[in-house]
Amino acid sequence: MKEYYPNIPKIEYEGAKSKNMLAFKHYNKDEVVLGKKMSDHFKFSFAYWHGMNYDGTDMFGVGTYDRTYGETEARTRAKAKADAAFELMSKLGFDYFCFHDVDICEPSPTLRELKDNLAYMTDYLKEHMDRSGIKLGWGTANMFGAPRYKHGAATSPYLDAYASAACQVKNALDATIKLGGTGYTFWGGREGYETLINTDMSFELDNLARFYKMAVEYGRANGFKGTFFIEPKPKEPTMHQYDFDAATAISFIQNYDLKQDFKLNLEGNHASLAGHTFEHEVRVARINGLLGSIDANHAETLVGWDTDEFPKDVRSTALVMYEILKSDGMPDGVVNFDSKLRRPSSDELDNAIGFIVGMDTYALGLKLAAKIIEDGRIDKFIEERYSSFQSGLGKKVLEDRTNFEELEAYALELEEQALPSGRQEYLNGIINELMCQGL
Ligand code: XLS
Ligand code: NI
Ligand code: NI
Repeated sequence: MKEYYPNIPKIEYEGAKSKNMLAFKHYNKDEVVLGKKMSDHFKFSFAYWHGMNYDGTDMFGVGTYDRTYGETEARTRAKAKADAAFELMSKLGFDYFCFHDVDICEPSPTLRELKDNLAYMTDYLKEHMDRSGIKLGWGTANMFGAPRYKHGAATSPYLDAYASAACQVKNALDATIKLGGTGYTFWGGREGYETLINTDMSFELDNLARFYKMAVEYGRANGFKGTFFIEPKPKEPTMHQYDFDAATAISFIQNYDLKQDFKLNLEGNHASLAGHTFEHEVRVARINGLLGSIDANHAETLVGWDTDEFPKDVRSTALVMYEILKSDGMPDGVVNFDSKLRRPSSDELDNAIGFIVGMDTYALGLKLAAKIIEDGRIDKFIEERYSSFQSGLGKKVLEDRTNFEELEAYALELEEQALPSGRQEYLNGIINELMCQGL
């Protein structure tokens, strides 16, 4: 078989001292952290759209890297792209990937063409999966690119768009089921509105819930045993997206009684766009039992859009990994690198380097999170901070055995005194200390 990345070797772990650009310095699959191998902590996933399709195009200029895979004929190019994808994933040691229907196919202007092309390419990918052992994390349908979705897909005011979206999800679910995906993601890029003066918000939300219910009904009837994920994002491309952030998506899931089948897929960059940290979003999902999967990327916060950088910030990744370690894991989820190269990072080697640095960042984040937990000072501080609820009247609050009259009587007897310090600077220092031990 043709080799697409002749200058990228199989990427191996060489340890922290290595200066080899094409080696892992921290991600060591077999290393045990908190009793589990790194490869069991992370199900690293390759995002097909950024890894194979994104060519560096931005609002101001054309692509800067070649994504033609040496082919001109559309179907042949889609197959060459798949061949290249599996070569790159194998070299990087990925066990999972994720894709949109349109990512893997040749351009398909009509729904009928898309259905046929998707079925063909699904079979083609399956051969690669069987041969390589690489598995599908989640599948999804792109319901934001085509003009038919300009007013929304499952929230469109127009039945034709709604039915088209249903058609795409049905076929993407078929592909996901055939490829054994453990998740199916809904990211609602066009599910929202531009202005209220032409929008019936309540109609659109009800219709979106009906759509999700039909997807569940179809998936379950056809053998999909995985989890459906909603991926929140506040804006971009739509001005006001309905799945603004984790809390908003959770309230939707609860209002429409979707908790049985749905969890969240949280993305770092989307958290920043919503004015949150990534760890905030993961915490909100975790405490609600709805942490499903993550899209690992990083926001360039000095610009206000979804820059999808490869993760590089160890401290913030550690705080996310802390949440994941404290949750029951993400059994149907993956750590999906929904990350793309910067436009000037345009040569063959960058295809590997972005992922290497992203995976190493998660490995460092995991190690730092494990240290924070093992060290225990932060957890202990938090526990003590709430200790006034562990005895006396505080305990009665937790046991629902008090009322406003009793709390008032208690409060009126209080002598005003300063409450303890929150010690934020001290706690930040602990993280720095753990992060930089040995420097
Ligand atoms: C876009 C989203 C998208 C989803 C999948 O901002 O992150 O890539 O992950 O549709
Ligand atoms: Ni994403
Ligand atoms: Ni995104």
